[in-house]
Amino acid sequence: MNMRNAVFVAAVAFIPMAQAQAPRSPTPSPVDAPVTAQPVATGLVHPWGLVFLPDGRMLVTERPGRLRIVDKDGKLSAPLSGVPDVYARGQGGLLDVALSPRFASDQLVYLSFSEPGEGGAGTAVARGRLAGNGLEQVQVIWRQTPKVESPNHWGSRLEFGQDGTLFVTTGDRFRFRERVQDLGSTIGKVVRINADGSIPSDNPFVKREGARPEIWSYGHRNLQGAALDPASGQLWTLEHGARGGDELNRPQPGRNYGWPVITYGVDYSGLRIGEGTARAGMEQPVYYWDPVIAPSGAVFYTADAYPGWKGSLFVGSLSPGGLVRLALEGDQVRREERYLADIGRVRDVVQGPDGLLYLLIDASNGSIQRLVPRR
Ligand SMILES: [Ca+2]
Repeated sequence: MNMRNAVFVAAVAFIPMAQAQAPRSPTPSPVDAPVTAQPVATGLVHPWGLVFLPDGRMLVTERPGRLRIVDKDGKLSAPLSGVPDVYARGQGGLLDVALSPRFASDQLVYLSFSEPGEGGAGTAVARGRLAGNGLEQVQVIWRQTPKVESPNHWGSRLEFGQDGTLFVTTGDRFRFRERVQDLGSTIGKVVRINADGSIPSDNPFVKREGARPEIWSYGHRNLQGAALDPASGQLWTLEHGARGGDELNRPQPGRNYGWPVITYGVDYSGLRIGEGTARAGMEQPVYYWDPVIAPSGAVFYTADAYPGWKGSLFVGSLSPGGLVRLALEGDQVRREERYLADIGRVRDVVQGPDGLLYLLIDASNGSIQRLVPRR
């Protein structure tokens, strides 16, 4: 084969690869939900993360840097003490909250937040013991590296795996997309750490020189949704794309999810990003949205309060807003439905101990809403 033919063959081989097509959301019109949204608590300032305590009270974060307890009557506590100082600018601040899988014995609360420091700021994870109206013995157990100057794209959700390790999702910090393919940074990654912040010995890059050992998967843009499938133990994530590039993924260890080399989105200016929608060695999303839904918190619904919803993956939409239900079959989306289009920016979706879904509405006067089945 002469040189000209070799170049021609390489070019032809490349073109079909670049055109692969993941399933695209059909952008269904919102339908009437078989539920009524009831406000449980109001007056929350840009609430971001929500978790139920074993006694039925809730812990909720407010992005400006406050953690509160919400009692069963919807009354907000004073801000809890012990919360780390946060970089509350742009999309940054106090973000997600999670309980230790052994909370009944260790009372540990985990927080993700935008941490200021040398070089700018970065996503970080702290944990502390809940005692009365505060957190005690608070330690930062993980920090995104490097810290950079940008108020946007922090991720970040906290999700414990069934083996007790903690997944932390991050973002590309908006102006630092070129670091997303770099395994020496934790910009644009899913991270997996032990509950004390140490590194699990079976992480995919622990033996790769120059790679951060906490990386689970890479090539992500801004992961603001994560949910563990309780049946399989598999992590599912949702990330904001640029225009037309929101994605649902099932991140596998060591895999590359493409950003910013491959994407279904285009820049907000309309300019193309990267080199197309597919490339060998880079994973396709399970599903993507164009136009986007701006996905935030997500949860697998496991109770029986609503007919037909058990096993579905629920996702909050920030824009256009509302609640998205994905009926799954194995690792595929079988059906998408949208509800509550007028409820606003849904920042988080949580299943309560009563089997009902609770939504966190992101606004300057934000709220917690409970979805009550219609009779
Ligand atoms: Ca991708």
